[in-house]
Amino acid sequence: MTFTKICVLGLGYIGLPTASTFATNGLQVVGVDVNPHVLETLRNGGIHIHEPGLRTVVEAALKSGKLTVSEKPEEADAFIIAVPTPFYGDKIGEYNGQKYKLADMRAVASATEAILPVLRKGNLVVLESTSPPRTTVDLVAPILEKSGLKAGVDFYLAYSPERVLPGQILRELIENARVIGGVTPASAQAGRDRYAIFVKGEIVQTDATTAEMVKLMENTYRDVNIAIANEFSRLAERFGVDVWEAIKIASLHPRVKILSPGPGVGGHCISVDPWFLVEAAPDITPLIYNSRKVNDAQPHYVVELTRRALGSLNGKKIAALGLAFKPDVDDLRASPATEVIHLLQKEGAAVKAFEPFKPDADLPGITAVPTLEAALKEAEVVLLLVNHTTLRALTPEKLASLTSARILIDTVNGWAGKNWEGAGFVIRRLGVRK
Ligand code: SAJ
Repeated sequence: MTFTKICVLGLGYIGLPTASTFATNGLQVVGVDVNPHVLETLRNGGIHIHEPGLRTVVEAALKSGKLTVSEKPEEADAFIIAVPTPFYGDKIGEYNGQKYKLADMRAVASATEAILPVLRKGNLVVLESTSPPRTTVDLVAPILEKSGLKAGVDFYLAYSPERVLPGQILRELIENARVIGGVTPASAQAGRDRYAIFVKGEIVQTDATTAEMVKLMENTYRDVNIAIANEFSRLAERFGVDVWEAIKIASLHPRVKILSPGPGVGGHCISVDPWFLVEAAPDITPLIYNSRKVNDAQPHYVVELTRRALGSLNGKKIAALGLAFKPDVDDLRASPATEVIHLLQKEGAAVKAFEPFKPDADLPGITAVPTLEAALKEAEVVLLLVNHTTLRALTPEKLASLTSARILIDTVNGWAGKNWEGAGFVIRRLGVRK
């Protein structure tokens, strides 16, 4: 099968790199987005998202004329749907008193509807958006079949999840193994032929619902494993054990690899995807549900740890180091660090935050300062919230010269193994009872 032209619906963190990569590999690509601001920015040579290396690829794709942008799909050989699947802000599900979030699939539904008028026999449609199990067969196929064409018979339909790590999207898009699930084996094969244009990793073919489950299982596996690490940290504190030491020793076992406790699980994937499984089957997912609860409670746990170190939080001047959702990235979206700060402020603390990867961070309700010095200057206590390399590298001497605060709270084990006491500090670490 040959492909010469594709339409990519949704020009966000996944759609734009995918569209540009197809274009720079010689295909004619129409990038579609419903947001006029996104289209205008791209038409003016700009770019609306931050991802290393993306600007260069987008510029090359647009300049070559291989990538054009539009508000609606055109006739093409293949269509890729890469739109967001957020939660409803105003609706929640409930099962036996357990409340859970509900996936808002309206963007997937309307992107699929938009393909309808231009869908032709022999086309390939691929859903990439992370979705609850059976979305491809139960939501996407019925919409497309309103055309009178049958999925898997008259056109190919597949699900292929994106598993790239933000910050490394362009490299991982090409190098990662990729799974393609078809509503029929021929649909999976058609998807494979299309992605093989640029994917260098292994391409595994399966059915559509398996591919959906694979994506959700990967991120849920990680969430559940982080939850147990967080629970271990609470147990360690209760029993006077250093959880970090215990994790290190337990992980020497050939079949044990324990993840790291911390202030919580953030970002747009690991803290979101498990809910899709809970929503789809609340009666058989108590472990997944409770893991989400454990991880979501972790910022509260950090506040408790801070309270134990300081007594009352009211009026306390706190320097919060790190705002990103994980180490060594500049992405502040859905970050546990910001939640910790909001909770501390609710208790009356005066918090100044510093994010080395985004010194100009501007977050509602948070006082972010542009330098480490400014955060530390008047602080009474220093709270390490993200294990950034630059923050971990701070020495007791350096910190002692920048602040008169002598209480440190380390929520990520970034400052272990240094002689803080020798420099006059009292240090409290998450997962370690003092
Ligand atoms: N975290 C911990 N302890 C750990 C590991 C992570 O508390 O031991 C926290 C991080 O600090 C962060 C959150 O979990 O707040 C998520 O970070 P992450 O590095 O685990 O994952 P993401 O969200 O950056 O990317 C994940 C990846 N999935 C897996 O590793 C299974 C990535 O491959 C996916 O493409 C991405 O989700 C996605 O788009 O689904």
